[in-house]
Amino acid sequence: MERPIVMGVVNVTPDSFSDGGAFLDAERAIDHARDLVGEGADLLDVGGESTRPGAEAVSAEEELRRVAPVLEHIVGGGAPVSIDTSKRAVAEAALDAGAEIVNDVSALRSDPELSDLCAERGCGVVLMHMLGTPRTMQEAPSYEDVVDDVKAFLAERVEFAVAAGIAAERIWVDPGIGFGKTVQHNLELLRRLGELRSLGRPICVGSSRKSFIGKITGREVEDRLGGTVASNVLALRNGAEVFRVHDVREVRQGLEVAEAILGLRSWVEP
Ligand code: HH2
Repeated sequence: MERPIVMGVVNVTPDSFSDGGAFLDAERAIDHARDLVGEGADLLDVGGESTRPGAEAVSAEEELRRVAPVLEHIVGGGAPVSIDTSKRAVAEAALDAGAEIVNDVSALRSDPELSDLCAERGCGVVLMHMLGTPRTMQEAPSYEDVVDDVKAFLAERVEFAVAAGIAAERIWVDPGIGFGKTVQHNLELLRRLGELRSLGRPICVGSSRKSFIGKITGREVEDRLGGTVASNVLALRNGAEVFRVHDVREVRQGLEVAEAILGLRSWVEP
């Protein structure tokens, strides 16, 4: 990839952990999506179901009712769209509406029919690690070695996806920051992120405003921008290529400066 891909989060939910309810109204979500493109988002990730710890699952009908009007207006609006769902029916309607990527936090484990759809459509697929389900994942998560375990899981899910007919080049992998992890697990994953590079697929990271930042700094969810920028910059240094964030403008700026310092992009004195 030529430059870091910033994926702007568009949550059309009443209960997302950081912006639940803020963009439930379709018009506000559409305006928000347009703002994120203006701020430099390369990709918009639209979701209609919260996966925060303890969240209740919603039906495919409800999820679609939330995201369909938003998709209709933002597809073709300057940034490709990914649909954050684990359900075939939602993914199918989103792809029909012009979405190009399916971002599945269950890594194709929730809906046995989702992998076939992704194979047939030739869309991009994000495979994320999660221990358990959103309802249970923060109940004493434990690993032998968190990085080795996440890596083995992602390797198995890539193999599964490829066996289902999804082209390997279309797959991104994601360690699932905050999904069945203690603060130490999240820190270790971010510190040793480079070990996931041997999977041979671009690494996507979603640390934006997450609770490990709150636990380290004592800051509430609306006050975690500094920690979000820091964690994304270090994820860049450690090999991430896709950054799923709420604060596109600030993270884009942080990544641009970090790239210049790290020599990842040439910068010519004006
Ligand atoms: N995190 C969330 C949702 N989807 N997808 C990927 N690939 N990686 C992530 O880390 C990830 C994700 C959770 O964040 P958010 O959408 O802001 O909250 P909620 O699930 O409460 O809607």
